[in-house]
Amino acid sequence: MRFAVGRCLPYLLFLLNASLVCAQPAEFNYDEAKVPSFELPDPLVASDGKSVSTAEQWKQTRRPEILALFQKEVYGRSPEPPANVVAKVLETSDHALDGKAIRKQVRLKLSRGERQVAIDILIYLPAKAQGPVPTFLTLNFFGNHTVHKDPAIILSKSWMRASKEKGVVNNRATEASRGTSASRWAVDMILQRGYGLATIYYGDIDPDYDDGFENGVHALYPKPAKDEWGSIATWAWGLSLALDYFETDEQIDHKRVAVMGHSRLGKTSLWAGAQDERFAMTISNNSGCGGAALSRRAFGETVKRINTSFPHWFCDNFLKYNGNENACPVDQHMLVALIAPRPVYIASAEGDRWADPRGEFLTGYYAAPVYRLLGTDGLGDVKEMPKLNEPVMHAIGYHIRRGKHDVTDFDWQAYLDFADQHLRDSK
Ligand code: GTR
Repeated sequence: MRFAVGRCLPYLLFLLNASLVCAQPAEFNYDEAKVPSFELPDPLVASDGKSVSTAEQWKQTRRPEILALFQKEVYGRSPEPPANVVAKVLETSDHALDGKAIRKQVRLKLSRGERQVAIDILIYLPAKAQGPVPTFLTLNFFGNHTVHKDPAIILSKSWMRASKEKGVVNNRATEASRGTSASRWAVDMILQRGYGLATIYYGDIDPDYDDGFENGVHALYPKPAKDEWGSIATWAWGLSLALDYFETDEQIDHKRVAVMGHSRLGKTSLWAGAQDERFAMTISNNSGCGGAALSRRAFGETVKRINTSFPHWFCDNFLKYNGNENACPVDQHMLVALIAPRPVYIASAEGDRWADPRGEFLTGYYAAPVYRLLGTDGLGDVKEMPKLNEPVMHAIGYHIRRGKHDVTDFDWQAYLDFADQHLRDSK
């Protein structure tokens, strides 16, 4: 199958709008007319050239083949977790957030020999929950204590990026950090709608700098080979570890966990959802290059740029595709296809041209045939990018909202509606 997606211009208006909203690095392409023509690998043609026409062939042959390609060429293979992970409940309250929530803070302790790593999970559940609660699991950028002003949240002691705005001094959080990311978290709305929220500081799993893989959980393992886990794969591995813990916690419905992430952590949620079929739903918020955007479009951020700016995010094999995206045996629509038939939601923002909104939409569009093969409605009858602020929700959901690269209440509203549609029914 050949996809002639390179030279379409029907989104000129949308692009004009976008250009008014946000300035992005100038030397990259934001012109739809300059997107190179390309051929996408067909998720429904196996590497031996045979077409995949049944759900069984997909599950037995093509899915494992694509998964292995992403492991080898893009994110890197991750090891098994250590056998001796210990979960310790550090703190709980049945009257948190003025009686609206149950709060739990759980520490996962990992060790190998003398080396130890602690990963803290902050969990809020609706106070009135009857039975196990469907829960959103997400990583955060600056510590669990930034998610809400709640003074009982344990202040992170882990290394983090310096940020005056976030109250991070000498790469450590201070009291001034509390609640500084609250606008991204809609905690009240999530609880009111009957869902839980669980979050982990991503730097507990792997600090986000090129440290030669000496810190975080990498310290427990030998240095990664060329086809082994970069930081995105490591963060995703940590999300699966949290899910292992949920399986032991009767208050959380581990069969109804939606893994959600923003930006680099949206790339991470997609990889977590693709690999770990226990995640019932996957949400990518503004994930862009190496996430929901098609690499071959080279619109906004490119493979070369991401590998240069963030050499630790992907496995070293991914460097082969710098400026050479067409040589890669996969593109990101196949990542979304790995999540099928489980619901996936992709969200873009108008002003976030760096993340290539149209490329994000197209991954859903070109993953849809796999969703349909597996008996879902894919992207329904959606053939073109929806209008601004008009979410579409099928097995695949998508929206592009007004505004910039961020997580907003509008996004959360859509994720909650999507969860109501898919997770409520599947109980
Ligand atoms: C940018 C990067 C993007 C995106 C973003 C983020 O600098 O180019 O790929 O992931 O960071 O995570 O905030």
